[in-house]
Amino acid sequence: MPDPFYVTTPIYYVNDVPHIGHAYTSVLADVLARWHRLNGCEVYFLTGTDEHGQKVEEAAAKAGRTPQEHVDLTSQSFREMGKLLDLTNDRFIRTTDADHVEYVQSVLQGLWDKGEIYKSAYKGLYNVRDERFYSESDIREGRGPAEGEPVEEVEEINYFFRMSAYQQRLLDHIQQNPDWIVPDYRRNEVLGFLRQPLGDLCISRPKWRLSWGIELPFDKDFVTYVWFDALLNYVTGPRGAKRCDGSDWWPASVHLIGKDILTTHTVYWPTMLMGAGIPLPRQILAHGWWMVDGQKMSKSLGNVIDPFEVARQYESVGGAEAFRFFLMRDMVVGQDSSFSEAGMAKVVNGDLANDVGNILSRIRKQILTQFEGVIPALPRTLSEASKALRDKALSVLAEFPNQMRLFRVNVALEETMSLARAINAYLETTAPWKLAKDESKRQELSEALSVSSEALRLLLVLLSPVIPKKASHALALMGGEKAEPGKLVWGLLPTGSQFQDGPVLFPRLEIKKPESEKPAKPESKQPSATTDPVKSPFELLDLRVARVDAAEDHPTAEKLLVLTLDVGELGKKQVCAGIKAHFSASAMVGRKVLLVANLKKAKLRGVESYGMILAADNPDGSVHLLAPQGEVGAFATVEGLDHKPGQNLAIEVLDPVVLEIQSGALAFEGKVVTAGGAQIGCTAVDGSRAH
Ligand code: ME8
Repeated sequence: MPDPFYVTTPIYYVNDVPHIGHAYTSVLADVLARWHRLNGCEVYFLTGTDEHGQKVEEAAAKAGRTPQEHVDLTSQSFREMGKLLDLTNDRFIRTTDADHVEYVQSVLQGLWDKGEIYKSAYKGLYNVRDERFYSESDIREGRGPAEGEPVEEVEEINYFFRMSAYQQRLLDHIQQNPDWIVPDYRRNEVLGFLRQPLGDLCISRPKWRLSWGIELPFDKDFVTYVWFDALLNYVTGPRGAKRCDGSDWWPASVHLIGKDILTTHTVYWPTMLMGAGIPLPRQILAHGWWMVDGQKMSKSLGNVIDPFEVARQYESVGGAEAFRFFLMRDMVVGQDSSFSEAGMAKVVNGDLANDVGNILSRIRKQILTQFEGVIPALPRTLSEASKALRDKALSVLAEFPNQMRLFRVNVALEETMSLARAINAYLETTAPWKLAKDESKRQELSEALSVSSEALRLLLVLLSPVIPKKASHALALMGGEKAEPGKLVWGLLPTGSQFQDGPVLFPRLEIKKPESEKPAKPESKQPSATTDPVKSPFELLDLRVARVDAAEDHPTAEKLLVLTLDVGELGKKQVCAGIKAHFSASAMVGRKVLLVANLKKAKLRGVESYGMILAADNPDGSVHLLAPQGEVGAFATVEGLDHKPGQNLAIEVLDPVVLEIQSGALAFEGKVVTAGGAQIGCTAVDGSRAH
């Protein structure tokens, strides 16, 4: 029996409305929960709302309600977000829930009885938005560091938890458990913080200043500091539930948080638990920040992304499911990411419609017309092409869990999409639509459709934690298949399953562009080799959409992959690419890349290379390949340039050509580059250089 899995999200402040940031953490937790259930684990998933504190009290007064009426109303929108995003949480905890109030008081009483809490005078700079005291050095022009809201000087008698006593134990814990805080740069941040002496934690507020909180059990004139109350939700949450073997759910397997609340979770929380004699959570994952078109989200900029609005806007392509997929696919877990309509369109049209949707409709059509809907049985012996696809599926099945264990959902999805591309490449190679025209090729046709159906089934099961409804709908069409434990094994598609006809499950998003932005028709820009002077060195380049047919490690060079590319009318080309540190050979197969096709032949550590594929360097050090959507062989153009590609160019020809990522796509001198009428997408952040 695999280990049980208990995952939490932060509990969200009810004075805010749900936005993309809350949606992201919640969906990430849901995807991990679903993935573990799919593996047969027992799972507990907790989310909820943080309802005490000064700003709630103030907002309620402003709205003319009691604080309780106010939070009853405002917490509702987070519950609604949960329904919208199809979260499978076991409990939605509210810090006003009676069992939580009672538990917080019992922990406080225990700490008081043990002498872990003392009373003292306190003077400090308090920020209501963050519900925290800040030191002088954190303050800029009288404003707090997080949201820039004003701080006020506060002096009062309060209760303190002896946090400083646990500094060394905490340091030791972090040093002895290198994976306790992930990613490692967040761990280093915490270790840096702990190099300074740690103070004690003020854990009370006098009632004359704030009454909306949990009363201290040993002094009725005070309420509990909101963070002390909120953090304990993680223990209260599953107290009423037990694991199958009767044991408690605590400690949590992982707390998912944004990088904004790293200190509270990695310093306040563990020391509180140490003081109370409660075991620590097993891991804390701090993810990055969602921005919008490269800017910080803020009410004043009016760019806050509302999940309800996104779901409405993208309803025709799956609404909330498309949003879930985008969130998981786009954000490199740990790094910041930017929401944009272009980004949504790219994953919806590229990954879902072009890749997954295409496979489903191609296979379904052939099975319905050629085999009356009955999926043919897998043959005992497989052709070389079928074996290669099966092996690709097996390698993705092996790699996916590794990535999920490291919480790299985006990498796991990249692996999954490489399987999708491999299935499409297999379908193009075996061409069942051609085999269907030849009676003597029934055996081959049957093999192509059964092998691709089985790979599609596995692809859908792998996608099911992220797009549960779409995946289960598609699986249901494949003869009532299900995404459930035990299904991630090659060869389980039952013989004789009946493929159903049904609606288009992964439709394309129609993007209406103003006339002036429409890319020039590709036919009018076909390359014409000539010796005329060029306006720009870009005009000399022969940039082509190519698809990776095969990929392997270079025999001796550590950093190189050797790719075999299909470049349409230019035929097949072998290219060495220095991307091995970022992409495995198997993840490259089936992928479309942008190739500089007219470079001089080069020999790289003994292997010939006929060109170079382009990639962008993200500022965080990650490398992002350009991902053209145009057809294989399409020539890349820029409006206004007169393309006259040369031949056998020296690589230095690229030096003066500044290619940049803008709005998620390749641009040259501010103008969008297109190939086959489509932009050339890239997941690197805007401003990244491509070369
Ligand atoms: O901090 N990008 O609540 P909160 C990514 N109540 N994630 C974001 C984000 C963004 N732009 N904005 C918010 C609190 N988040 C406390 C937590 S827990 C015991 C108490 C997500 O409503 C992210 O997970 O401000 C972040 O940590 C959380 O929402 C903060 O939510």
